[in-house]
Amino acid sequence: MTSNAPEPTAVPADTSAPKTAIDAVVIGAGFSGIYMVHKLRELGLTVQAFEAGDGVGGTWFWNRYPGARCDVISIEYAYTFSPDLIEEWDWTERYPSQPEILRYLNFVADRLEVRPCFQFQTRVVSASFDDAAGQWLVTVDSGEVTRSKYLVTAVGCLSTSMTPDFPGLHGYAGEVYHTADWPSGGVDFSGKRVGVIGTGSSGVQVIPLVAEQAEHLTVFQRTPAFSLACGNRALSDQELRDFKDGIEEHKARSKASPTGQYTDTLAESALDHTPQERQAIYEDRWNRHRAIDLIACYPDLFANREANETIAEFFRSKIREVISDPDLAERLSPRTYPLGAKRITLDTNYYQTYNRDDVDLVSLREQPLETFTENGIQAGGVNHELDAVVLATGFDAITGPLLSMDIRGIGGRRLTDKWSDGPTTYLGIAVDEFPNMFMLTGPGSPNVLTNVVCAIEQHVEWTGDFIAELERRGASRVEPLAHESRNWTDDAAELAEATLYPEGDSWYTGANVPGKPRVIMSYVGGLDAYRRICDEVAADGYRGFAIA
Ligand code: N01
Repeated sequence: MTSNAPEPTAVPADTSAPKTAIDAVVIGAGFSGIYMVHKLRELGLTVQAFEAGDGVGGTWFWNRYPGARCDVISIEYAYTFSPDLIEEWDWTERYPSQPEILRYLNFVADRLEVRPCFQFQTRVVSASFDDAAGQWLVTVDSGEVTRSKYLVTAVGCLSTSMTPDFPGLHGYAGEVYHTADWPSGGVDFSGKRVGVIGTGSSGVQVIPLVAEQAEHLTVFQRTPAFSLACGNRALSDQELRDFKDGIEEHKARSKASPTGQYTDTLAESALDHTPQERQAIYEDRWNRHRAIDLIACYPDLFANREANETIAEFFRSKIREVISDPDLAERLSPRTYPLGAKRITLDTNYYQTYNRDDVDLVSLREQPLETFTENGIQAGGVNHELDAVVLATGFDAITGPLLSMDIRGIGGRRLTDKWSDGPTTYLGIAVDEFPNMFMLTGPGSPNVLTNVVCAIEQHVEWTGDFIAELERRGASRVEPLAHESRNWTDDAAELAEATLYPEGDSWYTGANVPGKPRVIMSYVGGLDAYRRICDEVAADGYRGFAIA
């Protein structure tokens, strides 16, 4: 450990050349990477960080499709560790748009002066643990290799896009865009016949804006979403002031909540109330325009299918209020999975878009997508001529960004092999046989089932404290005990089985990626409980880790 953060050190590809090892490599410049770099520098460690994009932002750098917006309200989707950052930043809208989140992250990166630690436009392709030296060798796409004691992955959960292997896609002559890799200069769909495949969060957001511009829009839907009108609006100066003045209370409430988002969950079962009582309660919460207020309204909504059906039907009734054609309303109504088993989407004018004469819906369950042709998509025997196609087909989530790098631990053990049946981790932070590696929002942590910024702050702070303790002890090496990883993973799986998540074919479970092991990759026990467990592990001398 050195006392001051020098300029980042990168060493040439010749691995026989002597290398100046640094303390830590951090991969990624999103919310977690920015804060982790700051934290490590505060500890006096030397840090080299890598980011594939040419700026900070992580998933918010690439997901710049029209309509991209967060599903957590802006004032809560922000760091809380620094009073200065809170005081100096003013959000303009209740739900922040992608450009505003990107401006925020640039502001934070400047304010914390972390930018010099990052090498941008640089993708990490592999990382292997040199057992003899007790160091990681991190190789980037230029071939450069950096040696470091610690490896911290801050790669995000939704940063590896997923393009299905559609027959004929390569022979299609029109334009193809993926929402998660949108051209930085934008796209003009004026006068074009456009197809959108996918109706998850990205599809539901992009569809209304493409419809406004295109000559004609065809939406190809495999599974309808449960969508909540987000009721976005400008924030007033008074609201911002009140939030800042009450920040300590906000922090305490979000820390005590399972998702990092406070809501007033009722004590009764949903089934204890009459349909009329439930209707009034759901209606009130619908008008709060916050998904957590609905899904966590009753304690059993996500544990009991019958209770869940009461709120699922409420959402369907909202579709029927907007869509006058009963057949179309039914095709847009989710019936095959419980509400919440796929992520609830937040929209602006999503259902209204289907009332336009220049928008068609193709239900792929009834009319399966057979092939792309040279000039469009053939589904159910019908050829839809299209000048452009938008793939809103999502991500190889959570494990995808980690496994897209060739990470090798002790004895060259590949992470892809270790996780061939699904990820095993201790606390979602560390993996046995992969010493000195820490994952932020990794599989087995609460990650995407929370306001992820809260989860990130907890992870960065806990990991930072752990690394500080390792340095204080003069430790050279740390890894979790194999049986602790197994226990953590098994216990997390058992908790997940008691919820309704297994009933949805979603990216939460890996079911959206053909061939991916079907495992619930998040800790469902709540961020509050998880925080307590992590704190107890630390208080117990980092129980479960072998420290050399
Ligand atoms: O991805 P998704 P996303 N043939 O996986 C369909 C976050 N996010 O990018 O459901 C035909 O949810 C697939 O169909 P099905 C947020 O956490 C947040 O939309 O698998 N269709 C589905 O409709 C979100 O949950 C925000 O049957 C195929 C769609 O593509 C997460 O990112 C905004 C197909 C993919 O939906 C992912 O959202 C954007 C195939 N072969 C994203 N393969 C906000 O904060 C897939 N599909 C608001």
